[in-house]
Amino acid sequence: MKTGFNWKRKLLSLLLLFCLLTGLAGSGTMAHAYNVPDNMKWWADDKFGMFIHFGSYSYYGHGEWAMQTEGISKETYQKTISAKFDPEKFDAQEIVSYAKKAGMKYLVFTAKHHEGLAMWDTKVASFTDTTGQKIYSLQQYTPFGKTNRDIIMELKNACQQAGIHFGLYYSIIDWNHSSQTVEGDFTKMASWEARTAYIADMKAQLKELVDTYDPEIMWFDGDWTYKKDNPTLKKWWTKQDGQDLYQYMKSLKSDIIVNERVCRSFGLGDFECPEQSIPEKALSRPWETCQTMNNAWGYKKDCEKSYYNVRYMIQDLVEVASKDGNYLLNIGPKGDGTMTAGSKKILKGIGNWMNRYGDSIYGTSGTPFAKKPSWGRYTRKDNVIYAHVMKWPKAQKLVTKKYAGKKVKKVYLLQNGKKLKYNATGKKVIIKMPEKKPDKADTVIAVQYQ
Ligand code: JFZ
Repeated sequence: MKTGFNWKRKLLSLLLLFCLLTGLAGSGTMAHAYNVPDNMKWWADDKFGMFIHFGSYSYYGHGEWAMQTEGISKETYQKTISAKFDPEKFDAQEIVSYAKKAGMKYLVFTAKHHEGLAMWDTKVASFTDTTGQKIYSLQQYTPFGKTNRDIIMELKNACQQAGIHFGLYYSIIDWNHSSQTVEGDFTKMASWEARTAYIADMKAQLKELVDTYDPEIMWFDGDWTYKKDNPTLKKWWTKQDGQDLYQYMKSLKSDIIVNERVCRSFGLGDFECPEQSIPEKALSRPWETCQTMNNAWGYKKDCEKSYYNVRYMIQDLVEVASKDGNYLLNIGPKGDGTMTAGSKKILKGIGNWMNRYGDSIYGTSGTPFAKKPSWGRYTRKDNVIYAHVMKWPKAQKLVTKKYAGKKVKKVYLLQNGKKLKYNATGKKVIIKMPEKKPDKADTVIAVQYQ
């Protein structure tokens, strides 16, 4: 009898504990549309970062793929492009101040793109020019070397001062390394020995990067020269290599965040990166869309006249946030290191908007509703639903969906806290809007629930 009673009590307390734990876990994991590991919490809340494509291709001004698209030989590329690259006006402070003003909270810089030029003073001996005599790096190969500057360190320090997280991009394929030759979109390995040695040297470079710059994100790319297993000299990278690389990065720095492109399509890495596209709805794990402002990553003269407008970029960012994704927006500085006028204008424009409406982006999760509203998008943070109004409603009447089972506390314009009248029915909250729309890209109305 006694034991029976005890059991009941035990069961009850277990049940209580269970509710408490799931309740707590619920509030932690419910915040985002997917589970966010501890080391990624800052990243998932920050939402918005700056991508920088900068290398000797920036000097040529035909985009970072020029060597491949224009069929330029290694020797010609090195002598006529890389050897002329002299970014003496590169100003980390200015770039980071633009990132900051735009409301960006992290930054990813191309340490080595497909062209293979190391943007730091690498000591790994096999990364040389075609003569084998000179290390192929910004410091050892280009006229900029004379300045003894380390622009990655300059950027890292500027980021640190500004409270911006710092990450690096690294390409797995390398068009100028002696182990490889360009073949279409791939690189072909010279031999199996070359492959083994290159992978070891790549890891040595990555160790240099982690040891020197302590990046919080390692953003891989150029991984598509892969086969699931049984590599060939043309498809020389495998899923296993991707898994090894991921483990290797974690062994260098346990809380580093690594993207899926250690070897894409196998669900590896810590987050997905649909490129220049936005998925239909939130993915089942953290994700980030990287985007250009003008269809160019590395500086491309021809694209300087075709920047999107600020409104488009803001709406793109909001679209991503409404699906609980991150947005990594690219700039491609010119060969001399200066930022383009088009990118400055967009960053300023986004900054003006983020100043007023940043609360509807940072730390938010996507929309809780299955259907997109006709007038814009939703984001959510705790008990607040943010209505992003992109199409101004007729008759000053905005119809929003009511958060199931909750009571509205107040409705206000996010930019100034001005309360708006509303009428909450069973399924809808109908809001009386101001006569004039405050923002043509996206005016944010906060609907706060109890
Ligand atoms: C890669 C690079 O080749 C490019 O130069 C740039 O750095 C960009 C950020 O990444 O390009 C890709 C990568 C993936 C896809 C398309 C282009 N993709 O998955 O569709």
